[in-house]
Amino acid sequence: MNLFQSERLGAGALLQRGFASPIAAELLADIDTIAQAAPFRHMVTPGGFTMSVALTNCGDCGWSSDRQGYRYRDDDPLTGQRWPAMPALFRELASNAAQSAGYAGFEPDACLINRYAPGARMSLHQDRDEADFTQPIVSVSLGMSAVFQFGGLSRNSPCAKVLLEHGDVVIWGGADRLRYHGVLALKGPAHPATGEQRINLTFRKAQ
Ligand code: MD6
Ligand code: FE
Repeated sequence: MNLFQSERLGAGALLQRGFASPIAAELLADIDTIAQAAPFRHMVTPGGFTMSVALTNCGDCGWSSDRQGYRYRDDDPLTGQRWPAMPALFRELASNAAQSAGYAGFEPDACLINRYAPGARMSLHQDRDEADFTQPIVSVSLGMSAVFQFGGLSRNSPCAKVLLEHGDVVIWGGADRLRYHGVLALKGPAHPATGEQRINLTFRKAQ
């Protein structure tokens, strides 16, 4: 039996409402600990723009951007240290969520942690810096709600808009793995768990 409200977003994509709610407080505490070792920072895109979203990572490798491009790296360019280890709770959440959507055996090696303040947004993009597109991505939303745009396989395909709320988890892979997606500028009420912030975790098998 599935206790969560699910919404199918595509043949390979599922939204599990509230899937992370029971452990949200522990996730946020772990994120604070990670951010003490690997602080949130605003990276520069290859095009020279500073991202409005602040990010950090945990896991064996972490996503990063600079003028040279996007890539996964084993060390944090800000500190020169390895990224903090991925907590077991994170790995289990990602693996359980993937399993619930039909992706058995998902073992993420990277967790990108995005932090949105009011006004921050993520323009339409594809996630294509990972080695193996047969592996899904698991995305966990915490704190303030945001409007997620879920497009098609080309940048100008029409976008569905989905409100992602505290505790929601999106799992996508298969035919949907390379769909364009983005997040509209954050606005609306603060959330009791995070204040005026939204945190998004994306779990990937990057290498
Ligand atoms: C966000 N998420 O929700 C940004 N990418 O803040 C993403 O860019 C994303 O949610 C790949 C898969 C799931 C995602
Ligand atoms: Fe993405």
